[in-house]
Amino acid sequence: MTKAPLLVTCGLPYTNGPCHLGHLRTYVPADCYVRYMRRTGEEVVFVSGSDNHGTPIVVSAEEQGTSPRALSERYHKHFDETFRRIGVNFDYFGMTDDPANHHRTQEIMSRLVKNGYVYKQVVHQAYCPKCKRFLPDRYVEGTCPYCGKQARGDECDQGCGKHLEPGEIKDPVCKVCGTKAEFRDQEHYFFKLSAFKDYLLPFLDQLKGTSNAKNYAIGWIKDELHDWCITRTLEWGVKFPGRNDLVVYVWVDAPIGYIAFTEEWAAKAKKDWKRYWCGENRVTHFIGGDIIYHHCIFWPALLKGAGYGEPYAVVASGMVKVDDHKFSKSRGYVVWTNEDYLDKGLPADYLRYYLLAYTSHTKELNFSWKVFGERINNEVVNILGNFVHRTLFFAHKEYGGVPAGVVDPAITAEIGKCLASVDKQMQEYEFKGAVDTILALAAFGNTYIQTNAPWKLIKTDRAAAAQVIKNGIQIAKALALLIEPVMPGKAQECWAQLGYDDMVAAHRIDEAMGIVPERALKAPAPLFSKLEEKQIAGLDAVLQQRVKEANKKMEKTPMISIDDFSKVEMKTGKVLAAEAIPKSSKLLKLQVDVGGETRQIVSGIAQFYKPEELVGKNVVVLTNLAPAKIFGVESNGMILAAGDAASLLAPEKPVEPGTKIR
Ligand code: B3M
Ligand code: ZN
Repeated sequence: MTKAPLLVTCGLPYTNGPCHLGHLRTYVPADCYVRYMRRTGEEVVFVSGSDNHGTPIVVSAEEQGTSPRALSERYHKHFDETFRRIGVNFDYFGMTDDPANHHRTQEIMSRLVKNGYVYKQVVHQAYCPKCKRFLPDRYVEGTCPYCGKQARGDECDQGCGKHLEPGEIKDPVCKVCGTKAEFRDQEHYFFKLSAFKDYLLPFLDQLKGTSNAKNYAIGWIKDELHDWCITRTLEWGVKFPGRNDLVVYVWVDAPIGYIAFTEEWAAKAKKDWKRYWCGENRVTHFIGGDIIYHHCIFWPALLKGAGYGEPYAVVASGMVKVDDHKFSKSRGYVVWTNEDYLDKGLPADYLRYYLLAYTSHTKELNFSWKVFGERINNEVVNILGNFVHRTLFFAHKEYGGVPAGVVDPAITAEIGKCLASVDKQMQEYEFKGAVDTILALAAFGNTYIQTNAPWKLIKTDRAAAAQVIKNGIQIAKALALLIEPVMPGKAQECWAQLGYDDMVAAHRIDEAMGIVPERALKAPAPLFSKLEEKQIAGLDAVLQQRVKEANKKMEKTPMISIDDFSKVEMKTGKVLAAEAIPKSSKLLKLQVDVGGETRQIVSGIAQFYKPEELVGKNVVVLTNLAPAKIFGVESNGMILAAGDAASLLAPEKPVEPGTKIR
């Protein structure tokens, strides 16, 4: 019986921020798995894409004064390039805003409607009376109805982690303007998730992948399954069929993206996408551990309801911590893939090794630069690198390359044992175990060379020493073939040092049993170099500084009393004259009427206002600020402005210059 085709996907990154270690924790193992499976002779298709819809992206775009589409294109390109740099090679990397996904989402929605799994219901939606709009998901913040902690509209992110349905959040406040939101009735569409309980239990029971995904999902299912509100009042997204005023919830069109990207790939590769999604398949989803519910409960139900095949496996990675702290961009506990790592010239392969070898795929990964340095130096450099280099160095020096002869059966047996063990672990998504097994073969090689000491042996028995080296070279070949899914770049270098002039990735893993023929080799260069302590300290310093700055930002401004405030004197003023200050690109010298008195004030607004446009403007002036010399110019007060673009404050209704601000 031929096996169903294998399709591997990765959870889609949102296009509102750059790639970080948390992403890589899922992407690198997925890529490793795909590379390995291909090299056992399997045909594998590997797709992913960027997640462009949903309120986080609309909110980010609004904050940055751009459109959600432009923001998405920017970050889409960023992720696409970053994945290539780290060696994660998708067959297709699409966008959920691609026409293919709009089409597939609407098609699936229409089927769900037709099959009776979607119904209309009125919900109390948060509405901002000031912005005059409904506030979906992250447009609203408030209190979690389950645990009482601060939460955002769709998820209790600071507390119990529960998914929140529209209308559930308590004390809602508009995220955009801070106004207390009210609830208004609005008609929405719901997906009958509750109807799938009987389907989901046996489905989960046979679901492949990691046990964390399956077990969490089985636990949740034993509780009640709530129907999901699957429409939102937004402009940006995939329109609900027949409703121009509603888009589908981002968690509907995002996983459907997996199908759309397969279609886009298939159109180019001239293949049939239906083979992967309809009927028996091996769709394998690699995801972060925080989106198990979506992939093991919601998504299979959606597919089933629409008459598609169900996923074959869900592989969920454990959480990432940084320096023993919860991964958090706002608190500074984050490692950026480009800025903190690749842009510094560090090898992609080192980070890949670390991510795969640190701990089991489902366990928590606690990143620290110190441990990173230690693991690379102690394992990659000292064990793997050392073995390959000493073997090839000796072979080249004494024999000019690979000596003639056959490999000892004991060595072949050891390699065979290693291949079998790596295979079992890769098939079970035990990447750490597989990497450890490969490193154990290198350690075995080191011990073998050390105990047989060919440098001594050669003095008395040149043929016996050649046999030792022949055996060592066979182990090196196995290592190059085996380590490719983990460190593709370094594996290729090792392959070339062994005298092969093609790509190691084009060879099956089991070719490790085939002998390396007698041939001349070039003098080998060491494959790896140690990370210096100073370098590691420098990388760590960047992280510590980021945490410090984040802490400073989070420190709340202290409360002051009305007495403190009364010490501040502010008055309205009118700008009489303004001129540039020579040699300063930022400063302007202003003459300001503050009521019967003209003040000279130096203000850092030259990048935002031309002197001539300021003359005649009404402003607000801090009048009891101690005089100071700025750029050698006397300044007597301060003009108030808001934000990074220094928008000047002015009274809303006309008042005389010199009017006190109270
Ligand atoms: N865009 C990111 C996340 O929640 C989200 C994944 C979608 S996968 C279909 O991790
Ligand atoms: Zn508002």
